[in-house]
Amino acid sequence: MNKTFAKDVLEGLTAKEKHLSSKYFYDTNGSRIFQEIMNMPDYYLTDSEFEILSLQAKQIVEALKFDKPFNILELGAGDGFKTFKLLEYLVNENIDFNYMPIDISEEALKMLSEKLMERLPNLSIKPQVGDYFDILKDMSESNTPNLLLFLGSNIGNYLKVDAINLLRLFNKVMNTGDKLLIGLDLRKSPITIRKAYDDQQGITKRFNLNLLIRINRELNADFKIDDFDFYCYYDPDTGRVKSYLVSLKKQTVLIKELNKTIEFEQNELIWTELSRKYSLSEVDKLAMISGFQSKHHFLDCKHYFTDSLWEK
Ligand code: AVJ
Repeated sequence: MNKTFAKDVLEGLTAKEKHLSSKYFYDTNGSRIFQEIMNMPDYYLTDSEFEILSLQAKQIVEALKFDKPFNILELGAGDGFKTFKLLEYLVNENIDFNYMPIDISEEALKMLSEKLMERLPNLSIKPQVGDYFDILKDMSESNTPNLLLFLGSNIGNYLKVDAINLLRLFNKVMNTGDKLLIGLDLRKSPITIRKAYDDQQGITKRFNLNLLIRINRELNADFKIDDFDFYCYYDPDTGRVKSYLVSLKKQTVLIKELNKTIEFEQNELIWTELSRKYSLSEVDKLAMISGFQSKHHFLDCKHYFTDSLWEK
């Protein structure tokens, strides 16, 4: 059993306003459902970022201004599908670099490496299994320039203070002149944003409910999945999508591994996710407050998404 997971579930479900962290969405099943989300036409984030990395690889690489071989470290590489276009460009241009995808899932990294070795046989790839920071600490000890990739608007899942703390930690392990290419989802029509999260096929609902299935399996709980529903909304005033599970009736759930029963009122919520949207000036502020200089925003043609290049 995973101790932090147990502790976080206990803390979240006994809080006055119940919550569970979206970082726990990504077990094997959840990662699969997330693939389905990325394939939904209404989930524009993936297509937008793919377009940026496909059409602007040259401009991104030129903006790095690295004059010797460098490392590309990708945090939470996952299936690396979007990054492929950037890597392909670099390999075709015979640019000298190492690609180091970092992920906590050994399985995901293995699949990614195999796929990349097949499609880009000349790529130098060094997968790193483990926690971001243990691996990042090593990087500051070499004098090879580094490009950190933190794509997919993953930063949007963090509360403001947590996002700043995480970015400051990145900043701390980076050397002067190192770059961070960070993907952020931009503010846009609230209707477009709502459609990306509140999908009619119920894929995002399954993604959220999977968290309860995970608790049932890993903590020996008895959540009845059918007695919960999914709700989310976008608030254009704050730029936040908030997602919830909703208890459809008054019910009691036993979590054996925690020796704990949890009471739910009818319509009681469990907050599961924050997906923050930014304006470009908010992106620049975030860069500055975390110790970076914001160098360039690479946008898709619809201006839905930015891969922003920051320099330490
Ligand atoms: C992977 C964190 C960027 O917040 O848009 C997709 C996850 N949640 N649909 C996001 C997600 C619901 C996603 N990120």
